[in-house]
Amino acid sequence: MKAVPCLALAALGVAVVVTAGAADRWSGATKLTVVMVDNRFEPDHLTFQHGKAYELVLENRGKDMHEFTAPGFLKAATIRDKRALSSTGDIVVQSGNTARVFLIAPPKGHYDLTCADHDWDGMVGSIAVN
Ligand SMILES: [Cu+2]
Repeated sequence: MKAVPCLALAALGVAVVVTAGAADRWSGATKLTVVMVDNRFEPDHLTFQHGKAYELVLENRGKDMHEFTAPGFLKAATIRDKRALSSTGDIVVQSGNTARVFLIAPPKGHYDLTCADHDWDGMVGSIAVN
């Protein structure tokens, strides 16, 4: 008769371990901050490590709305909450706002980065995943 509660406790233990593992994937995320001004990304060259978790922080200190337009990168990455992306797959940041996106870096390679609104003014950058 004692076997049942023991089994239930063991099952609970497994559940707790699994939950903690999933949370750790994001709690250990490396913070990477990009400041958006009118009309530049600072920095404009970003480097990620494939398979690592990141908290991408996009701080818009400009007067205009800016976008983190990196379709190849954002499609290939694992995004924790896809609601962070606009209908066109960009991350839109209004003036004075900060967007935080948790992601797992995609396969190694070079990816384009632009602001869809200000690429004409040189608001472009690049992303390297090593
Ligand atoms: Cu812009």
